[in-house]
Amino acid sequence: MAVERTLSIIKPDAVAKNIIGQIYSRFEQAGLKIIAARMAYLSRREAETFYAVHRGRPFFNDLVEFMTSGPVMVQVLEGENAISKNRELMGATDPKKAEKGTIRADFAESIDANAVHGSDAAETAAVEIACFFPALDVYSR
Ligand code: RTP
Ligand code: MG
Repeated sequence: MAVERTLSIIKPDAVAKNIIGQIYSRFEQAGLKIIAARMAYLSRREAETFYAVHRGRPFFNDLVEFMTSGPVMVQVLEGENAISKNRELMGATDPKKAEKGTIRADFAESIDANAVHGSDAAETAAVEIACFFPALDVYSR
């Protein structure tokens, strides 16, 4: 099994609910290490750049509005199969369709306010990590 890194964002709804610690516990219990972290308050331009792949989709404006509505907590997770493991912990994009026990099923309200982001592939993980963290600020242990 490959040790991977993935970018995770705790979105404004979950930060506002004061559940950063509960979400971190789920990462840790699944064997994912937090090897970089910082809080950020995204500008419109930063959110548009981060989600550029969705530009032109009908939900793009709502997504950018939401991601800039409050502070987010951004972290790099490292571990075996970190990318798919984090996606499993997150659950389906729409919390109504997410499996019980996943972060989105347990904490999210709607497809817009869905608590967390996670990279979906190795290539996007590398690009997304570089968006937020210079290499020297990532501390693999
Ligand atoms: P994320 O990128 O935030 O981890 O979420 P995801 O991979 O599960 O979903 P993705 O398809 O990448 O979509 C990014 C975010 O856009 C919003 N969305 N709304 N109304 C809609 O049909 C719709 N589809 C996507 C969600 O907030 C999703 O997290
Ligand atoms: Mg996505």
